[in-house]
Amino acid sequence: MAIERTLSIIKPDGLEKGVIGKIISRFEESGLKPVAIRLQQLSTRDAEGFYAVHKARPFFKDLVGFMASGPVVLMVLEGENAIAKNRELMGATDPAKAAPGTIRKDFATSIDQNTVHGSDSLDNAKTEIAYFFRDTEVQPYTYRK
Ligand code: IDP
Ligand code: MG
Repeated sequence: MAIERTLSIIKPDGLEKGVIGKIISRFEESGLKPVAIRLQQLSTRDAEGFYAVHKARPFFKDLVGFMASGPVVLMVLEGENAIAKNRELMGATDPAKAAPGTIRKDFATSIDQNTVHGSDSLDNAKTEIAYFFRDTEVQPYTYRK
């Protein structure tokens, strides 16, 4: 298995619910190390740019509005198989369909307010990490001997 990096976002509902610590604990307990973390209020433009692939979808405007409705936590997670592992910990997009014990099952209220984002491929992880973080803001401490 490969050591990968993925972009994780705790969305505004996660901050409102006060579960930043609980979510980060799940990542750490599963071997995913935060190697960059920042709390940020996204502008509408930030959110539109980030979700540009969904521009044509009917929920795009609501999604952008929600992502800019309050601060988010932006993180780079590093570890073995980080992209798939993070998606597994997150659970299905719709919390009603998410497996028991997943972040979305336990914390999310609806498909619109589903608490976390995670990159879905190696290419997208690279693009999404670069969208929010400079190389110098990512600290690769995981595999230091
Ligand atoms: P993902 O976050 O699980 O990767 P995507 O399909 O990439 O899901 O969609 C991005 C985000 O857009 C979702 O997390 C969710 O907040 C929102 N979204 C996706 N599908 C719908 C929908 O059918 N209705 C409302 N919001 C949606
Ligand atoms: Mg996605």
